[in-house]
Amino acid sequence: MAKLLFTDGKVVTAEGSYRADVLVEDEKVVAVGTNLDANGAETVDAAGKLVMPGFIDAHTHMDMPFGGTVTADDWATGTEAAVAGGTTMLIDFSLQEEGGTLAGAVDAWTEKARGKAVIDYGFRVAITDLRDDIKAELPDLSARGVASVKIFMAYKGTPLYTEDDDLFETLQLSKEAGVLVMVHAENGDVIAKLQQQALERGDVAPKFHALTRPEEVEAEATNRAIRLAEVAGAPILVVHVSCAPALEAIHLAHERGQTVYAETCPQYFAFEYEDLAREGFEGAKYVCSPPLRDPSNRPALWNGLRVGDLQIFGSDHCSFNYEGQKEMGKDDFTLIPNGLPGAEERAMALWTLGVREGKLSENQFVAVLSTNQARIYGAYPRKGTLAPGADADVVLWDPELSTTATAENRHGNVDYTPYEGMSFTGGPASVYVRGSLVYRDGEVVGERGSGKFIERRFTATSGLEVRV
Ligand code: DUC
Ligand code: ZN
Ligand code: ZN
Repeated sequence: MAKLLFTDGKVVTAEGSYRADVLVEDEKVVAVGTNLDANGAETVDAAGKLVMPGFIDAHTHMDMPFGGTVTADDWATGTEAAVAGGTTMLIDFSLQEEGGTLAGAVDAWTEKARGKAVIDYGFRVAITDLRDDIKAELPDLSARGVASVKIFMAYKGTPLYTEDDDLFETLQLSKEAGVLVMVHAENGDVIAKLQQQALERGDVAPKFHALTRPEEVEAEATNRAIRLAEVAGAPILVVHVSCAPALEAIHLAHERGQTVYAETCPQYFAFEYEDLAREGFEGAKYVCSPPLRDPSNRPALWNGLRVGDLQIFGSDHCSFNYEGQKEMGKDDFTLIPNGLPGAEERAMALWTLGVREGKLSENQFVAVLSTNQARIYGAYPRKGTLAPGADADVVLWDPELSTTATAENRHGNVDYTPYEGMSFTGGPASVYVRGSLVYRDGEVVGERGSGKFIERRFTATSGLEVRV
């Protein structure tokens, strides 16, 4: 394995920024400092670049059956899109099949990733059927290095939908088993009722996706999940927080001193409700859940990231083609598969809209994209930092790199991009996974199958101190 010395860059971590070189050997960072002894290492000139720990995207859906179809990106194209955005590790969903086990879900996703992933990865299991044998199986999941599960409070009428009693018991059991519970917090019953009423009125266009999932429906479920976690005495992670009222429930929990982790996503900053109301069926390209909101929510979300009520920024990459997939809902918005691609754009959007606009520091950027993700999801300090002993996952970030997204220049496997025509300033010049070059100057050069499964361990103290 090559020995590399990254020279003359500015190292940017969650803690601070400083001029230093980074020495890498046998897949690991071995030293960070000045006047390091190169001792035969190949030099990588990082002048003008920010040297950051590889980004982690703990919220993706690759090769996943959902909404009557399967996501467009598999583990090859999905991880290639991710590394083109500076991401060196994913934590992806494995779905428990009806009648299936948690181990079965992990095995199935292990096969999907095999021979395809160009970056490292972990799994979380979406529990869809909390039978007695599944309750007993939870500790095995954690022993296998799968330190998180997901519960869906939405999608009533599908196997994903979970009632409060099962959510509550999952929280109780997970606490004992060393597993962190993530929730998709939207009130599934109310959404189903509003959808039925909309369809009865003949309101079938994509914009009704948002109008039947109002902010209050997310805020209510967020508060309910948090309160159930409080009763269970368990930590909880609320994913894809889209609006100020949901964030308020999280903020109040932090004021009470409760351990609540929370994620937001690029789509809630780059797009808005009006995109769903675009001419014709174009709005289908913007259907995701929770839905796109009024931009008046954004100041609260930026503030949440800045002060730490929102500790992580994930993509919720869940890509569907427009042709043949989004089109399934042409006459009924409830049949449009929910999800947007975003793994490639996640960091560039955050830098362009957040760091360049003075809303976040470069260190907060690294925290929400990498370090906090590693800590909360139990991969720290192997991942999420540039310190001796960490995996040599390195992004050379060019703060002035200028790109414009088009469907043609994306690295994923989707026939459109919701970011079409959007320009970004700041992006990865090159990306290394465990010391190997995987991406450079717009091109993925890593080998499919080179990504490794990373075992994670979650303990109540492995996560971050949340803001109080
Ligand atoms: N939301 C989406 O938009 N897609 C995947 C699942 C989810 O919760
Ligand atoms: Zn979700
Ligand atoms: Zn998701």
